[in-house]
Amino acid sequence: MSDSFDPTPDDRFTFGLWTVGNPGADPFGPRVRPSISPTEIVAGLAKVGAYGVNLHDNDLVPFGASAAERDRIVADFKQACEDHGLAVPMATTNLFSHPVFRDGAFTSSNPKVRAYAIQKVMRSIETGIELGAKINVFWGGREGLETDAAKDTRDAIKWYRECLDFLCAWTKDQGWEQKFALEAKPNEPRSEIFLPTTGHMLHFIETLEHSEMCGVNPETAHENMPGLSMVHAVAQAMEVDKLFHIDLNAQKIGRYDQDLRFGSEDVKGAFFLVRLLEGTGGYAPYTGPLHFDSHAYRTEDIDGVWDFARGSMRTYKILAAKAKVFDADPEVQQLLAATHADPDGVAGLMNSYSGSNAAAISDMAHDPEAMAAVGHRYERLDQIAMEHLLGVR
Ligand code: DIG
Ligand code: MN
Ligand code: MN
Repeated sequence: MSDSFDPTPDDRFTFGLWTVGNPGADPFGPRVRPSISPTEIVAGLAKVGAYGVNLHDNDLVPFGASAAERDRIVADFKQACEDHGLAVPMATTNLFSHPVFRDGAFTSSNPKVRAYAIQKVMRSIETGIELGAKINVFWGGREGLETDAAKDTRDAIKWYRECLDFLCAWTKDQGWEQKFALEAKPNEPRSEIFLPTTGHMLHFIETLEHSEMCGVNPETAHENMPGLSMVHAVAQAMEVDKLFHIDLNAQKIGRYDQDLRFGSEDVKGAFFLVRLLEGTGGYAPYTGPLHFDSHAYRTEDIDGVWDFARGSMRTYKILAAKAKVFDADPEVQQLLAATHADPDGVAGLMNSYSGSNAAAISDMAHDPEAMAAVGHRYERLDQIAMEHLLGVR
């Protein structure tokens, strides 16, 4: 049965090869599903209505493949994407699986490992360019440590910066337009991960030589793992035009990185995130790819994997429709107008400094008790949001 929540390529939904291709292994048990090839994944994603497919270098080209094998594999994949009308918006490099990166890649204490990591990213960016990717994600999965005896964090941050500055300069030197999207995750798989949240990344980006080509790729699970709000991480990134990509999924608080189907846990958090991305509350919407960095439960067979993919996209579209209705709700508009009211034009005094504005603020008469007595009606506002979500309004 089809309905208005069926995804189309216009929705910009993407999945990584490693998401629907996840065979279900976990630290306590082997794979439960047969592998599906990159070209089969492309056909399957096109069939469920996705816009694009993303990849780590080694999701497509096996580690250590010859140049000739690499060229054949990439050409076949590119052809499959063209045949099925799938875009490749984002590429990324696996700097976390091979044991050479066990002390990190960009932050390894061994400069030869750091140089090898740069080289591996160069090859991965070349593959991304060949496939049409405009965004390159950097997830520093192994950039961390188990003991602070290993290295001074300042050295690690310096090496991280050197590697990214070098790769930004190299990419520009090739004449390529690329957006580097830095992805944070705390405390996994290393005991401590450098730059563990989107907030840390946003500051770090400002210290880079080519900060203009660097932004963030926040992931729901990674912000939620330490109990932080994905909505606020994304809003802060959007506020400075640094939301270059996004990894959508779901997470139960206090667990390992679960990468669950989008919206399947914190529904209210997913609702306010989609509202932010869709811009129904008044700000400009996010226009980049909507990537689901997640995978099906280990309980699932291949049919369940495609249920997972369809559910991810449908939930996003259902929440987008609810966000639109919420922000068009007259009572919501009235409550927000009332709590943001500025009858005396005070806000204008603070958004630009002048001597007269300073005098006006300095001399302004206030009645703190009267101001303190006013409630904000957020209970009513949140109840309305809940009733929209619960389908009774
Ligand atoms: C994990 O959340 C990371 C890796 O899967 C990948 O490097 C990145 C791309 O979305 N997310
Ligand atoms: Mn994750
Ligand atoms: Mn991710």
